[in-house]
Amino acid sequence: MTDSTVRTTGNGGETHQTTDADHPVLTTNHGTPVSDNQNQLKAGPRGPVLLEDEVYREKINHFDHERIPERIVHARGSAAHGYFECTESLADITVADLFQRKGQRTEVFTRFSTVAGGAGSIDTPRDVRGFAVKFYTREGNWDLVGNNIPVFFIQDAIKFPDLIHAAKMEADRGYPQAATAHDTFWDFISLMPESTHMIMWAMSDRTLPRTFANMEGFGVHTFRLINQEGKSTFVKFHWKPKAGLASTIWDETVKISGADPDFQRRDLFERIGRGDYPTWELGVQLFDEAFANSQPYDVLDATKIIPEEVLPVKIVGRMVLDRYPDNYFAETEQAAFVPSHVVPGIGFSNDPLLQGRLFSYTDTQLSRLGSVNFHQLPINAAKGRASAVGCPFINQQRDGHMQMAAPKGRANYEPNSLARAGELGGAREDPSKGYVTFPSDEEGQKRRVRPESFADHYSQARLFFRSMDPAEQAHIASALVFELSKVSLEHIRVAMLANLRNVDEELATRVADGLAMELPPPSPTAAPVLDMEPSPALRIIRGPLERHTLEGRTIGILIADGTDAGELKKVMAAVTQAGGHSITIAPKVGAVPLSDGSKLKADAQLFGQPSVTVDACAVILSDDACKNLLKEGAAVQWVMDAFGHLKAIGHNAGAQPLLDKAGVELDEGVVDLGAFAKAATKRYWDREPKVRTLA
Ligand code: HDD
Repeated sequence: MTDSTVRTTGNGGETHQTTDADHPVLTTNHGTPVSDNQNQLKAGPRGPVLLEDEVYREKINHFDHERIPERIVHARGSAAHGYFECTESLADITVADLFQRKGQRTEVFTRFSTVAGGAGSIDTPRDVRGFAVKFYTREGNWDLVGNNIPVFFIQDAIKFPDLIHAAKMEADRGYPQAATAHDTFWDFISLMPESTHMIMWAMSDRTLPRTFANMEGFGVHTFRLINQEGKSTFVKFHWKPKAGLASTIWDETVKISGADPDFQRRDLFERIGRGDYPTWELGVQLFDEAFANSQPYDVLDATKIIPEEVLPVKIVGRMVLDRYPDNYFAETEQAAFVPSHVVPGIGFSNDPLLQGRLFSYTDTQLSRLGSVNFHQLPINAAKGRASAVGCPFINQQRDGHMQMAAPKGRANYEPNSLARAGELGGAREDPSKGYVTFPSDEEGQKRRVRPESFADHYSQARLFFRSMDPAEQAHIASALVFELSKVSLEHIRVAMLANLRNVDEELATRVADGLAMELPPPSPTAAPVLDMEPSPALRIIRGPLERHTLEGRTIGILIADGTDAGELKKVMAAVTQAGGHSITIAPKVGAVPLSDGSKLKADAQLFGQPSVTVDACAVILSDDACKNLLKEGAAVQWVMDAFGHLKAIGHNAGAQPLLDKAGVELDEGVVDLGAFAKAATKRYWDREPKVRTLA
């Protein structure tokens, strides 16, 4: 090959130059160098193409098979690599390697997801978020496959296919995509009172997280930790976000979906790129049988929480996500999370939802990834132990579709005595180090039953609603009105109102008013509904994890021709100093002439970066530019939305006419530029009743 080659492209003989020294030689998948990647092999320049063209056939053949079945749920996901660091040893409670020593680090891969939508759906529907963590411990992989909500819709895994069928797009019409606001979902929910607690969470701001970094995560079920003496302690896992809890407002969420369907994936990518690594603390609620028996609910019921006020969360570690995957498909798509994958020191409780999950996930990987060897894909492979055969697992399992390893020797069975003859003998079990199932006492008749202790479906739904801030209660009521307004079958709405009466009379009345419907009699309850002590720890707004800060937040600064360079510089410096990240947004991005004669390349264009995409807004305009922008709907909407979404607005005098046109009224959050960085640290919930009617 020469150093520089002229290549002929397909379009009419146009040529382009490349230097071969810059690139390795392109090959087929079986390694043959390719001489021409632009043209099929033809019989004559205008003749038919030839079947013998392996270069073309292989390329198209591979392309035709590039997709694998998407996940039946949680198809839309984004992930990152990072590490878990033990900050408090749990050595007395569990032998799990990752919890032994303070400071010990374990690699993780964490995937966040929505539940209902397909892989290409939006990042921001109203939906539960998956929060799945794969810990590559030295004793094997542990998958903690949780959600951003600590309870679930159903108590028994046999109802999972029904729940998901009802939630996903309707079978005949193929819509709605990624939305629960439709007949079949609410039909199922109205007939499954056990879902009521989860529905309170699903209709709350929890299902509208601002970013992945602003979500809590939960293992949901009760698990076991098992120590050296074989003693079991029950545990519930909690992830607490360092960036604090933050959600969007429904109107904002809807607009984000249009402005940037990849909003949360982009945020994760950019956040990690900036070095603003998403971080969570791992907390545990530890308890024994006696505590479990003292509670007015069953800890094996996944529709129940243990309020933090009753049993505090003890922080034992932190997770930092500091590396975005190199390749979306190889890592994020092929990652297989399997709740039955635990390591010594971690075990299961009898929660029937958890028990059902222990079957489902391996099963689904077989159809999704197509092989019993899915554990050999680099993202799924254990990293803990290097074995004699050079892989982190060693056993006598062999062969199968897409076997990547070539285990040496004849010892594909156990026991064998080949080592005595100097041959490879393979691995053996180790009762002292191997996984031991907790030997719990079990007895009873084989029957398909729900325990009596699972019968109370409303007390914790009530607990949740009554624990909320008034602003959050209004959001829940409004979300119910919105969703039920999209239900076309009247009897389903009536059934839901009847269920809501068991949660809280005021909530039911507000929703009925919002629907302009009469309240039906309450639905029958299988157990008395208790007035449990409210749990303020469940709040986002004015709750313990609401953070007033610029750290991890993005500030949008609207500028245009003639913007005062000094004012702009000061605002940007103040935001940076407070730990925030600012972007300049202008009608034209290439070069914005500033007041001092300099030209600034704006980060984003006005139409492409509506104010819903940022956390707080500054508007710095010259008198002339402001006059022009009064005629630009996108600019007026930019400010109007910032106000309507309860964000801080900092502005100079020149921007006042735009604020007036956008209907901005003076309040605590509308400030001059000097006060902006401080004001931008929070949302102004008290403004909400002025800008929208809520149920
Ligand atoms: Fe599930 C995926 C979380 C109940 C069956 N589930 C999946 C994922 C998360 C959860 C986060 C995506 C993992 C990833 O990022 O790849 N699922 C939960 C939680 C549940 C739950 C927190 C209740 C507490 N799931 C549940 C039940 C069943 C399943 C009861 C079936 C009996 N889930 C699946 C699945 C998926 C899945 C069909 C789809 C793709 C996959 O497993 O790998 O097997």
